[in-house]
Amino acid sequence: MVRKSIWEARLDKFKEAAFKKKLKAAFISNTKNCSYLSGFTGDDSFLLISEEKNIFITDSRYAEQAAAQAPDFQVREYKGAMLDALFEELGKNKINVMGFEDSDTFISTYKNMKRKLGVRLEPLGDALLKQRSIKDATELGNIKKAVQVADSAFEHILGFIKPGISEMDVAAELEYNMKKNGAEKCAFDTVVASGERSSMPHGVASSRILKKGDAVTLDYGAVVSGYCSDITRTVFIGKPEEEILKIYGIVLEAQRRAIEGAFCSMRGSEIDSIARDYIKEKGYNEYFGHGLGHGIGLDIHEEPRLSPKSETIIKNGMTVTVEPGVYIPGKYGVRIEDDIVINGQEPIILTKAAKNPIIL
Ligand SMILES: [Mn+2]
Repeated sequence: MVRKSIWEARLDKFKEAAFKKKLKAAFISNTKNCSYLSGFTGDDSFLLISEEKNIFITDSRYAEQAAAQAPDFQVREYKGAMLDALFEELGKNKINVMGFEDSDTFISTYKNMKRKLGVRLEPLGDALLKQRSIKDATELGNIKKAVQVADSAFEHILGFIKPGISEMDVAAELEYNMKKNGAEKCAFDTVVASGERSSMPHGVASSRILKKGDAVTLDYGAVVSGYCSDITRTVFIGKPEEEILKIYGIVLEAQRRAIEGAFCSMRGSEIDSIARDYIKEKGYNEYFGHGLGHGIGLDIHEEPRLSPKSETIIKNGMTVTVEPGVYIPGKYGVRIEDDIVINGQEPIILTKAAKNPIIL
């Protein structure tokens, strides 16, 4: 028996979801979705998927790479305009209705497509986002590696943080360490928020100099084989004030409860409220303004969301962050973030970096 490649399996699943409403073809323009369905790791390329044929549309920069990385596709190299090539392929393959990625198409592009292609365009909606929210074994393996790189960078940075260096020094060292250990790039701009800046949940590293008594929030991630990790730890330089240690304990306990209670079949909002209710009980609700977590994968923020508004039913194989935080404006903040995989009633915690309050 010939085993299906992961790409074939993903394509079959996609076609099943997208083609069920009598659609015969779909045009994929989102770079991450192209990569997810074909295996191609470059950009500026497009997929035309039909019941009979999978066509990979790209230009001379990527034609050779596409042929090697996306063997389930027939590569169509275009010169001139991409939409002209797409128009030709639609005619050749007698396609007159085509799904397109409505959530990823500029209005100007849509207008051009309508004018040039002469086919009926049907929005694909969120079928692919939903599919991507549940990770297959290959994806889980990649995410685990990305988490390991971030974990070991945390261990390394503990020996590097000291009074007198800047937040940017810390960010540069974290990023260098991750790249030396297998990260293709950083998952997003590294957050190093120290002292009073730690009350800014997404305070990207600045020139602020670290000093004794600072809380330092580090939020960063690695990309390995296209997949992101996302971790946050708050550490202290010298003995911190009493109140922030108390807040640290509250955030940690809120996170522990949410992780231990993140079960399959719950709504995203129910998992969010485990942490939120606890923080509220402790009197800090107004200082926890963001959602509890988000899916990670090819994108750093993807489906599902764990937030007060999330109606999404959480399923096995979803890989999400759990990151409660409490931020007192102008004073300090604490956030602790782990990456977990939903697995029945026993969520798997991927991040291993220490979470006991660390005083450097
Ligand atoms: Mn995050």
